[in-house]
Amino acid sequence: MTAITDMVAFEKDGDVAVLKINNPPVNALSHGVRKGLLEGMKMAEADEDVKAVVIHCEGRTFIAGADISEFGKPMQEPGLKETQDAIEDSSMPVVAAIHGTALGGGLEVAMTCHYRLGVPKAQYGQPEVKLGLLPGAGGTQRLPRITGVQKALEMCVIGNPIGSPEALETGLIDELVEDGDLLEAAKAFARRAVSENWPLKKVRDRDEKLADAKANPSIFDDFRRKVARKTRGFMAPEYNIRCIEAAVELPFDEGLQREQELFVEVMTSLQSQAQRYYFFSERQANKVPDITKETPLREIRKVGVLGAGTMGGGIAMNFANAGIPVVIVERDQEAIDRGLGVVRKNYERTAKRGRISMEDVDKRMELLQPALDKGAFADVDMVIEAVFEDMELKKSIFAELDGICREGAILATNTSALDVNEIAAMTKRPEDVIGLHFFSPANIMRLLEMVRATKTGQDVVATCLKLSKAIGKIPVVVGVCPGFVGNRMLFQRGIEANQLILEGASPYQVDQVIYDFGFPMGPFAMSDLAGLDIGWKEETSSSSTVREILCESGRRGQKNGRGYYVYDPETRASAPDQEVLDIIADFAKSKGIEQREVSDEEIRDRCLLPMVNEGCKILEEGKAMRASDIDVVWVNGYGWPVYRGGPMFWAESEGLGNIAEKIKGFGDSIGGDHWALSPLLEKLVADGQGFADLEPQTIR
Ligand code: 3H9
Repeated sequence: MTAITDMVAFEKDGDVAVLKINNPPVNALSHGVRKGLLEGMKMAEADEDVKAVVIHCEGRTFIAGADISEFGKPMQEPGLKETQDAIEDSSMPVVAAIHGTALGGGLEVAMTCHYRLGVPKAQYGQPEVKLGLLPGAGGTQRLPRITGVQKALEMCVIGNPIGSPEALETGLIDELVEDGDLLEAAKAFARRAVSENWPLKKVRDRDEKLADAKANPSIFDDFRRKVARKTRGFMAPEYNIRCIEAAVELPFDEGLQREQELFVEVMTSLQSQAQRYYFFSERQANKVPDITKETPLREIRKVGVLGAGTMGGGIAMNFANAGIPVVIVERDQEAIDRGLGVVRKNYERTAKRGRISMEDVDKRMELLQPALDKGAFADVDMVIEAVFEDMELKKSIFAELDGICREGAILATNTSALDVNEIAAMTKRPEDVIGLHFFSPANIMRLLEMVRATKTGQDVVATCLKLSKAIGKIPVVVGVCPGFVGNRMLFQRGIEANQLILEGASPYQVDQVIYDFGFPMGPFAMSDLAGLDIGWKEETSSSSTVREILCESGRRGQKNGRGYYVYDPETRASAPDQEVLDIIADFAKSKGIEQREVSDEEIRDRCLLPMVNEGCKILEEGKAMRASDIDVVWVNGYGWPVYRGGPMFWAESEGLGNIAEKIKGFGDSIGGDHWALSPLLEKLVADGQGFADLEPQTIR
């Protein structure tokens, strides 16, 4: 075996050369891989004994794409195209041996090989769109030539991978090979290609799969319409479609040229920068400065959930999905039956959509053991309390759990805002207590705010981080403060949104501005969805806010068809309501507020800037480890558009100096604590620094 670079080796087995890639963790196409493959192809061509080449990867995966960390830096030669040309134009068969994931540039390299083999579990995809990009190494031109235009559109514009069975069916791979002997099978395949004189199949020369789309160009507009809702606001999906259109309309080389031009545009766009930043931010959130591989872990074999309501049921599903048994405790039989009934219905709906089998439904339900007494938690390794938000109730529950649970069990609360230190103080083991704030619906939403209280043990944090990966969540470690990161910042937006409607903006205008920014809905539509009467009591209601008055007049939100909006009973479509505008106008008058026209820009600034300011305060108080963690919370838990990176990324892209100036301006004209400029933000601006200059901090 000869090392060509530190990432690629050349190995000869008789008449077959193997180019072995070893660039952990995902064999990305870093400079050393591109150079190694190019040199390796030259070595194979120059060696008289070599009759075929196999490209194979060490470790857990085939090439998973271009090295994203190299983007935005000067490109080191050779580029990927030169390497691909050497493969495609080779005088001997080149075979890609695929395991793990062939993604992005990885699949594009494989498509320049003359043949491709994959193991049953391998996956193939062009996920560039999720990074705000498009396949920039011929993927948009070669993929439709293999799979046909419709499939290529789905793969490039949605970005989800396909598995080996579908890859075989569409011709993306030529043969399926059993796990374990991929390399040997690939060599044998290559020898067969040589001995039987198979043609050197070049995807670029194949046009037959484009014929349908050539005859029926409306396929592109049909597809645009189909994905319009999902892709609203994003730039890259449309660019991917245009490239595939070019594959159909132009000769191969011109199509490639078009792809290159459009790739440069998306690559340099702010959207792609935001999406790439977000990709790394999500992975970084897992890293906690004082937790290392050596931090001990606790074993979690069985979990307890207290409460079988919407939250408790959803939380329990996460564990059952991962094969972890759950003891679920409720006050009475009726509540537990109702809760488990909802869970079963959820699973059955998933089964109807074909995502799991009915057998899976039964298996998962069997993992949920109902009980009516907290004593059933005696042997669990972790309890998650999911009762309603009432401090006294939670405190008494934790005092009780302290007496029931075994030594070393983790005691978690699903509070979304309360003081976890105060709850932990009710036990004799505050080191075992942590907040695990799941978002609703808890079986679907991926964000998990992990609230590290002052005394929470490092091993408890480490165990919960590992566990969250097992149940498919994206954990963000945050500190104890009212509302933690997400709700604390949401609250600031709420103050201004409510003030704006008194000053003359309608709830519909505010919602539209927030929707146009890229959120799935604005604050008033969100209130209607959640229910206007959450936390509202008729007995104590005193017409002191618009929301109270709406509740008093029987408007409860979507659930009774009337809230800030009115809802069509059939279609659930929402429409503005003059009655609501009158209520607001009367209320404003009673407060002596003169209504005026409010610009969209003012609405945007007044809703979003206090969030950024609060994010900075959260950082300076040490309640988040890094600014990017705040962005992960907002993108994943609250629908902040990922193409704007998150509130902190967005603030930097607008210029922290500008943001600080505007906050000061509103502070002078409006006043209030939430407009008091964060000293951290002020200092960053004065020092000409950004959030990336701040060291990650340990939350205490
Ligand atoms: C592209 O190919 C453009 C071309 O069309 C055109 C070129 C001209 N680069 O996700 P994990 C790191 S665009 C650099 O936790 P998993 C990641 O940051 C690319 N680093 O593992 C993490 O680092 P750390 C198209 C990368 O097993 C570590 O690897 N390809 C890259 O859960 C482990 O990652 C994609 O979009 C990369 N490309 O999932 C695929 N990928 O340990 C992106 C990963 O320091 N990658 N890292 O935190 C993925 O989807 C997942 O990583 C994968 C593995 C499914 C491969």
